[in-house]
Amino acid sequence: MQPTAKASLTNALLISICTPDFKGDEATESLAELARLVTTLGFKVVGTQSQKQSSTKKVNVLGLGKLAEIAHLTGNQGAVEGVEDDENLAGEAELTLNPADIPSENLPFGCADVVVFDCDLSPSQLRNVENQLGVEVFDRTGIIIEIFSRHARTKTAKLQVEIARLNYVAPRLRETSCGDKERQMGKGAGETTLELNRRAVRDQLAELKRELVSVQHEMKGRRTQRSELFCVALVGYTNAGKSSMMRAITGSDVAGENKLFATLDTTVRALYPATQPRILVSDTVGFIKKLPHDLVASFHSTLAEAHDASLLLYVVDASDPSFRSQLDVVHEVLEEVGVEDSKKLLVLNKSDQLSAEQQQVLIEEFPDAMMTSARNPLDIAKLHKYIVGVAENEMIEEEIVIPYTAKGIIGEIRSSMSVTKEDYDYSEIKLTVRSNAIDLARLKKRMLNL
Ligand SMILES: Nc1nc2c(ncn2[C@@H]2O[C@H](COP(=O)(O)OP(=O)(O)OP(=O)(O)O)[C@@H](O)[C@H]2O)c(=O)[nH]1
Ligand SMILES: [Mg+2]
Repeated sequence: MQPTAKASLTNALLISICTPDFKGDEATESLAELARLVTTLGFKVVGTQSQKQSSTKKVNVLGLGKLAEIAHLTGNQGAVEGVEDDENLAGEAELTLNPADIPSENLPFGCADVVVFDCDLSPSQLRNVENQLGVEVFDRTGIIIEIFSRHARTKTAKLQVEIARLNYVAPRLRETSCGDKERQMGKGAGETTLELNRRAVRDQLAELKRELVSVQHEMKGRRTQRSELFCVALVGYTNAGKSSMMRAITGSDVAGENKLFATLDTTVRALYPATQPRILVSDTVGFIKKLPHDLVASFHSTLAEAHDASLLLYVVDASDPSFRSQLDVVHEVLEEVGVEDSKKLLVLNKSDQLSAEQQQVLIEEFPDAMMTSARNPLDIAKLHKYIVGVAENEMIEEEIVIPYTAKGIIGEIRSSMSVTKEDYDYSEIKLTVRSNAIDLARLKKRMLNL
């Protein structure tokens, strides 16, 4: 599944397995999200199908009847064979129609080039279903990893995603004999995964991890240099509008796109209009439900920015009816990667998509939140003011006495601190400055040595 022109023509059929733990609105919303993920990869969704099962662990995942129905849609006539799991024989499997489902009889024979399951499949399940359907089969994790592979830009993100991808592919390498599959699950540098034997994968993983440690070391150095500044991190679900907000409050050109996981790298910019001292804002990777565990782990370092932030802005797409459960996911993942809850603000974004009544309901439900639209300059100014206010609260004010002989230092103070009062005497200048404790301590130490 390389990003070729052909990929844009791939027709995908999506399958949802409803289990006692995963059904109703949750399953419907998840399927809609899978459709967006698959579309982000350049596939066209031709239909969705759902089936009730007691679990997703069955050998063929679906009942044989349903498999045969789907095999018709993939053009694999009469290929389905095998024995039903006992539970299916007992009639437990049942076709359900989600609101989004198109009944399979309304879909033409052979309309699907790939089949995507909205759950995780074991390597052997993947192989079984692939054999029965005669087309490529993906699970949710495979799709997410593929998107991450395509969107990673910086060296760190590429390394992290490649490690997660190899971890995902390695067990599938052992169990499958289908060469195309590995080729499609992504690329190594100039070589397909198929060409790698298990040892080679292990070696490659070890090498990538070594490289990652060294890159992370460099990043840590850069973060330490910034550690005296007040840092704000934008965190949230994918497509909530973090990058758009970042662009608006920093006046920068950080890309925001209407696709899932547009941002995989952390970007740091200064708040604009600029403050003294500067306030830094970082944009981070977005989250999604059922984010593969490996990917969560791999984003530890990317999220280190959030870890070091003095203020976390939890951006949600308030126009998405499922934003509450999306917010839960964000809390869970941040907890998992150990981001402590520093001061935080819930930003109910995309308010331009809500009616005045809907906004009012949300304000009552979340009285401490800020309602914004990244497209409304007034909202951006309000958020800017809020951030500056929080940063200023963290600052302390001190009077610094500077002899005329050390006048040069005044320029430095003005460029890095906020000067609130100035008194000129015969022999000295008294400046009242506001800044963070570390910068002030450093300045006073320098003054002693003058
Ligand atoms: N109507 C409306 N659309 C918005 C708003 N903010 C962002 N968007 C759109 O929402 C889509 C996603 O925005 P991004 O800023 O890329 O979202 P993100 O949170 O950075 O997404 P990831 O990088 O995937 O995690 C884009 O099409 C934006 O134009 C808003 O306030 N109102
Ligand atoms: Mg983004």
